[in-house]
Amino acid sequence: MNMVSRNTITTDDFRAAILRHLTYELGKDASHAAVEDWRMALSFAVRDQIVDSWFAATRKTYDAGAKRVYYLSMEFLIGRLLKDGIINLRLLDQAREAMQALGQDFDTVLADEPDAALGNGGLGRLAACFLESLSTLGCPAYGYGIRYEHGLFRQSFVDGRQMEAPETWLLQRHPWEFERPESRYRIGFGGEVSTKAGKTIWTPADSVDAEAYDTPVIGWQGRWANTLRLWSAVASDGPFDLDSFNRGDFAGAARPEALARTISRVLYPDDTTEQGKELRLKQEYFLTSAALKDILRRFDSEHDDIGKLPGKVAIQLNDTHPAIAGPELVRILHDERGLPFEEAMKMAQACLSYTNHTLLPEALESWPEGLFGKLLPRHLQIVDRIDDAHAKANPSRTLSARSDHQVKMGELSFIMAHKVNGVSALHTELMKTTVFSEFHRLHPDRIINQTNGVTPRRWLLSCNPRLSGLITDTIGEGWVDDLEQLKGIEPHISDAGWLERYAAAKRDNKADLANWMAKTTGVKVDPAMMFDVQIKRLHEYKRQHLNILEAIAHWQEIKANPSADWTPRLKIFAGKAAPGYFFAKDIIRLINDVAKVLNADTDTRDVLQVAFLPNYNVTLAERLIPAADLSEQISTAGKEASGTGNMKFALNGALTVGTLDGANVEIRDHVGADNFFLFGMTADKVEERRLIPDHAAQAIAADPRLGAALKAIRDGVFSPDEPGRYHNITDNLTGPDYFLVASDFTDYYRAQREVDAAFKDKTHWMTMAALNTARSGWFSSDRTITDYMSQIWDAKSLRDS
Ligand code: GPW
Repeated sequence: MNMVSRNTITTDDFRAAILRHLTYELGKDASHAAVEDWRMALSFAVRDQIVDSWFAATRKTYDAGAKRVYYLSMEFLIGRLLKDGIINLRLLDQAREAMQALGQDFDTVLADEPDAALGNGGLGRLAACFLESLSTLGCPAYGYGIRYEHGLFRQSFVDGRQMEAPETWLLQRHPWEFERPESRYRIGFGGEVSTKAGKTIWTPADSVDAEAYDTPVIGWQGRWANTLRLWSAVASDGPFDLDSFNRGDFAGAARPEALARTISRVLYPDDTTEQGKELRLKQEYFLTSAALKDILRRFDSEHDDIGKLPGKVAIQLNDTHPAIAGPELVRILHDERGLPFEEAMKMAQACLSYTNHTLLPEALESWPEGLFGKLLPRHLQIVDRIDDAHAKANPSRTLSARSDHQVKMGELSFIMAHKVNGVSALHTELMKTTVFSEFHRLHPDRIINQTNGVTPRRWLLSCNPRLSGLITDTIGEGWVDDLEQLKGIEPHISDAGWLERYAAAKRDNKADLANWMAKTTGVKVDPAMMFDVQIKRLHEYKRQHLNILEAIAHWQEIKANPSADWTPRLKIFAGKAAPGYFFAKDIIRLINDVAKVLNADTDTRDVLQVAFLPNYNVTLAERLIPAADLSEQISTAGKEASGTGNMKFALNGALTVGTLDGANVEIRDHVGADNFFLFGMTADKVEERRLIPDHAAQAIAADPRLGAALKAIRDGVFSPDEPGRYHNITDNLTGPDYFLVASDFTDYYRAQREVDAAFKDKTHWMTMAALNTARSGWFSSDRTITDYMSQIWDAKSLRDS
């Protein structure tokens, strides 16, 4: 139908490859194979196609002696990989046809793949988009992370409450990875530091080994592939203790292995809050030390002059989680390789750069020096020397990575990086005036902005075939790796026939979602309603409670006048709360309780419904975003560093209702103020407002709708069996209300009514939606990565060489 180009492999050859894998790799007869077997066979057949370009890319990099980028991250939220590979290799037609010829339903096979949920939210998903763009752009790069046995927990609801169950993505074989038993490094912890003949020697007390697993990351059209290398922890002294075993102590024999494996057992489920747990610091050092050892081994295999390191190695720290890379690299260069301390420090700085993803004080990592020094005694000494060296070079200031008997990872990262970047224009400016203001005065060229982006392959081409088909029919497929070409659809928007096709894609996506919701959750919804979507981690600063308060107030208004001409709306929520974040879990329960009441109300349910979908993950996002009419980006201004979901929605033609926060500011600049529903206080106003001691009470007194909505919650309208259930929430919102829900409510309510009015004029709405698509090209992660390459890494593309 459209002009999407194809891979040259024939369907017959591809079908034969699938069958070969099924038979000889999996040992299954086609007549006895289960969906899982077919998925594995298909995955292996796709993987075959990736491996050739993977090798070619590695060879090119070696031959050119090129600089490599190393992206160190505790999270890579990659989601499913099968369709991603099929799309980037342009094998969609062949794969579908081959599976059909084999008597299998292609979509069922795709849906069998578990999500690799090796991340919490935006930070981890950004890392995944960046890897894909690095491959698409042909920049030699490695992602380094941890191969968590259990990714982010599975969420379900019991009586509206969040339940957590372990996530088990590795129960089945993971067909995308290659185990690399030969790439194994010893990682030490604890122990003593001594000096011998002027040399400092760290003798760790314990160790675990890091074993590598490689997953190829294929770029668009299979022209380049990089590696995601994930580390798994195993016991240094072999899988079991033979002495204990021989004594008959079988549990004791298995203990060292079990202990070692805890390090890569589970992803910490906290998003933008630090827990300061010893195991977390162990994980951070485990990842970082293994990565640096691997980087230096690769460097040594090609070069014999360590002075060349900064010219060959760029290391990006994804937030402070791998910040121990600073002292670890200095330790290797100074203690192990004999460079003078200052020189080692300078060289490390030239290699390292640091991305800050938040200004929230509760997210800024710091470690008690006791804990830090017990686990990493030599690194604590090095941090102190780094601090001294920095103070000596900058005598007029007293900036330090060490205070209050803590090691401050943000300050440490700033000192050890040659570039420090924020993730949106607003966030970067706030970094300069708040957390890093003094550092910024001292090093005015260090902080730069790199506004986040998202990969258009996954977040448009793959997840929204109807819209991407229309775009390709209209302007060809060049947009897929040059997203600014979307501007080319703008002249067509005024063509009624074209706009109807755009509207039809959205309509059909919504119908698909409605069918899926009916099938999986039993919730029946009318796809003609406005689909209003807020999907992201639960956090007070993201203000899901503002959204549900507005729903309550609107419900009360409808009830008072049920026959008026209301705009039918379905509010969809999804997102997980950290298991220990009780306030956020209360918000989930409140939303579920409100949904129960509203969805049962025959006076109002034709025009207002609420659904909280369980277990939000990448796959659910791919389903929801193409079907959204309205994107909720309603954080308290100054709190959301960037957001990336906001970009995915705009690209897929959802209009944003949002504050001037994070990248919302830039989205509005790009799509045009007329095509964006703005509300709320600016970051400056937020700070001013907080100085008013009774700001919440004042806001409530000024808006009877808000007072009534809060009263309904407090009176137990949504929890009749337990009226006091949400007093925590109402007490907060009528009292301290740090995130200014009450103060922004009135303007939010106004903006939502503006949204209602706009949705009634279908042509105008779809015009605005299409303009959002046309003007979102700048938010491609290809643009972001191109800028990192030139402004931070000094790295070059080798794709076309
Ligand atoms: F706290 N972000 C996240 F800054 O998803 F480390 N998890 C985190 O732990 C942190 C940040 C951290 C998010 C930001 O909240 C979001 O605004 C941003 O778009 C995303 O990182 C990617 O930069």
